[in-house]
Amino acid sequence: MDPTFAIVNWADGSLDSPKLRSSTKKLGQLKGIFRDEDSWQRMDHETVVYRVWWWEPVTPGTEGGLFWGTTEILPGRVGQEYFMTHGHQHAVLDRAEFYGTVAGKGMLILRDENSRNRHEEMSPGSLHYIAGKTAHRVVNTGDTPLRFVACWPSDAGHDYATIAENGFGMRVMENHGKPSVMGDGEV
Ligand code: PAN
Ligand code: ZN
Repeated sequence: MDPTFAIVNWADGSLDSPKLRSSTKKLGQLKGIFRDEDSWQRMDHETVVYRVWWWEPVTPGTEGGLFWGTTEILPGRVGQEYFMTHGHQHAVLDRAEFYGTVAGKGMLILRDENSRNRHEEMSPGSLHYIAGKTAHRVVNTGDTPLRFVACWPSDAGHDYATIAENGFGMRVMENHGKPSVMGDGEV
């Protein structure tokens, strides 16, 4: 039987489990995500933007189960736009999720099924309920790594294509040294 516990270091969100899975996203894998394509092109595509470690206590697709993960987004920018996750909605659209911030400073960008945007500031201790049918992306607006934990249903899956096509309708850019949330087309 799979192990039914893992160890979380609550100070930094790091996870220790015999069945830990992980993935690393480098700049080169995030083509088309950032607005300033020229700056993206000029940067080192081997630069790590974020990492995810997660624990699947049940097989993916199992109805009624849960997964747990930690994401670390490194500080950085492409042009004026801060490093961020790809962003997705769940393949089983109505599946919800919790995000909890452990370290750093960021912004959670949300887009619901009616294309309405919302954003929530992330700082250590902030807990975010991401309702079903809501696309979600996290932006690191600070100058240190942003770390957050997440818990999501084991049958949720990830749909990256829909949001890649439609966009989030909202971006977080540095403006006079401060994060500023703006509409997709806004300069
Ligand atoms: C998170 C995300 C993680 C990375 O675990 O998968 O933060 O973001 P992307 O999946 O958008 O690259 C989650 O929301 N799981 O459902
Ligand atoms: Zn998710």
